[in-house]
Amino acid sequence: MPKHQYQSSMFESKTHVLKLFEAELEYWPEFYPSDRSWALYKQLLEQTQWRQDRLTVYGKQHLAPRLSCWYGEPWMDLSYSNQTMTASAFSPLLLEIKADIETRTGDSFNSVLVNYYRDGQDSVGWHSDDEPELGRNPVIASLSLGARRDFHLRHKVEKSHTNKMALEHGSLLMMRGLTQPRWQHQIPKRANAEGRINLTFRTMIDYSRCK
Ligand SMILES: O=C(O)CCC(=O)C(=O)O
Ligand SMILES: [Mn+2]
Repeated sequence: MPKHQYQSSMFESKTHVLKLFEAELEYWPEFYPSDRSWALYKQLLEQTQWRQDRLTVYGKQHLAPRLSCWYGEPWMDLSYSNQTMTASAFSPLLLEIKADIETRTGDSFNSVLVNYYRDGQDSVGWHSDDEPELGRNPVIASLSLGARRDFHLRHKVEKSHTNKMALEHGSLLMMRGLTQPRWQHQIPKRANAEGRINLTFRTMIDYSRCK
């Protein structure tokens, strides 16, 4: 079976391919059913050792407008915005979610960034997940639990190319191909929103082993 042909026999959820210039996006509105998604949300909220990172933007330090935790293997430091996060070990629950995503997408992952948006004032600004450790065309699986939030995309060069969509409770957004090298994304602040947890599964490359 080709790598990107989903193994859907065990699951009913349908996927939508988003046709965007120089991007490969696939959206599964109900990757997990609602009750399972709420159970995962509650367990992750309780089990995660949340931390609020300090970001440096235009030379000024401030606290990230969200809580996070980074999971992977010990060598996988995640560096962004002048700071480094050391990886925690995967919990059994995260391994279970990772296995569900791997089975149904045919991709494999070795790390996950878990973000908690406490309310509508929490957000993530424009960025691409294009660190060298993620390789040339990173494949990222983004699972959303809790409040529905808007997700914006904009092309880095062709400014007329933009896209707005909502990421719903229990949904999975697959980002592949040129999506990271050519596009940026953000979760903007909103006046009213309940809590939301997002997990982005990634594959980090250990360049020290490639000598
Ligand atoms: O919360 C989201 O949907 C996106 C999070 C994100 O872009 C990231 O953690 O890199
Ligand atoms: Mn991102």
